[in-house]
Amino acid sequence: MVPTFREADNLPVLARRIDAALSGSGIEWELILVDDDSGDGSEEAAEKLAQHLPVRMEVRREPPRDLSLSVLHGIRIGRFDRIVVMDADLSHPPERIPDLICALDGECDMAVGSRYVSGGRIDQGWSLWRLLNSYGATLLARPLADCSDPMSGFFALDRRMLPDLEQLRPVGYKIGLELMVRGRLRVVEVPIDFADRDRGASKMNLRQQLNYLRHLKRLYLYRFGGLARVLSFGMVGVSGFVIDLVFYLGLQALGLEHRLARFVSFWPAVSWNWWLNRRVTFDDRPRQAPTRQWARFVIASLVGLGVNVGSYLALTSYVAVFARYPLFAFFLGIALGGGINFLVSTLYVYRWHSASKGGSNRETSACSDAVPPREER
Ligand SMILES: Nc1nc2c(ncn2[C@@H]2O[C@H](COP(=O)(O)OP(=O)(O)O)[C@@H](O)[C@H]2O)c(=O)[nH]1
Ligand SMILES: [Mg+2]
Repeated sequence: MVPTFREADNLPVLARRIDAALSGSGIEWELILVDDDSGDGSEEAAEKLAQHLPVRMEVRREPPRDLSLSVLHGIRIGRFDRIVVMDADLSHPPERIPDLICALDGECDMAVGSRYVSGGRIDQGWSLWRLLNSYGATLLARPLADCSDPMSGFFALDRRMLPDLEQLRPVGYKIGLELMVRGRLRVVEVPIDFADRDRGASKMNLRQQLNYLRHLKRLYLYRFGGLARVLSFGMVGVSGFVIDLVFYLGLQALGLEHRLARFVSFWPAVSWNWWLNRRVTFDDRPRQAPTRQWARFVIASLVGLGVNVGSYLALTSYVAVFARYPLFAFFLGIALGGGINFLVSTLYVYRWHSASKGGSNRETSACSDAVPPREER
């Protein structure tokens, strides 16, 4: 099945290549396209194809437009139990479909078309930024699943091995990862050559990337419980440190005196941390007025900083071992300061509304997978 949005130009080539790959393989197949009401001639193209190929298009006319929900819909309505999911833009070679299906005969629940397993490849033309982005995003998902390309959108599975689809909570693009993690599916990888799309435009954007982080956080919560929130907070802290450093050095390069640069660089870093924690680490908490929450986060950060530096000074002044090895005090200070910042953030900055009587907010939140309100998606 293929989720589609504005892929009219790709559909004929896709269907033809799938047909060529499967005819003569002995595999009985149908191509299900779940389209989010593209209005670009996709429906007409599918109708034309359906005249001589087993092609069926389902159009979702109700919002929200959503790739993952489209895939789940396609899985539900398929005629066969074995289902291959792939993109319409020919990034995923249809010629590998038989290998994916064949792999399902082994000891696995899901066969993933993988770019990063040995033998797999990506298009030569990727910029360094895109490579780093892709590797970074993949690395973040690695602890969740035993798969070198957990973000792949090209996979085969047997519907009978899946968990209850109603229980799934994908936010964004990575439905394969969602199925892998929540279904606890055993994965095998099939190497693929990943090609860049020729026609049409990618629907990946900053919002989707943010959704990916939120999705990851949910899956981490699911797998690792409360530790996941600490980890997310820590990762946001690290990214804030990078911003701090970039501004600190950048401003000096622009001629600012180093103490002033130090003072100024704190603000973009703390603001970034506040925003990312709001959108990812604590995205299941009720939204509060940004300015007030930002100010509270600044306070939490300053308290954390105070504890960090204060404990460093105290330890190196009064404890012999730290006086001897100040680097230990440096790290301990960071851990203590970060811990305090996390506590204050959890209990004060991103707290549940105190007005919620009887903890009704808490009920949804106790389930770490609570679906956020619509406007947050
Ligand atoms: N039904 C549906 N399909 C989508 C949506 N967004 C993207 N797609 C399809 O999902 C596949 C992957 O999307 P693409 O834009 O190529 O993402 P990229 O490969 O990450 O750049 C393509 O077949 C798209 O047409 C959506 O909102 N709804
Ligand atoms: Mg694509």
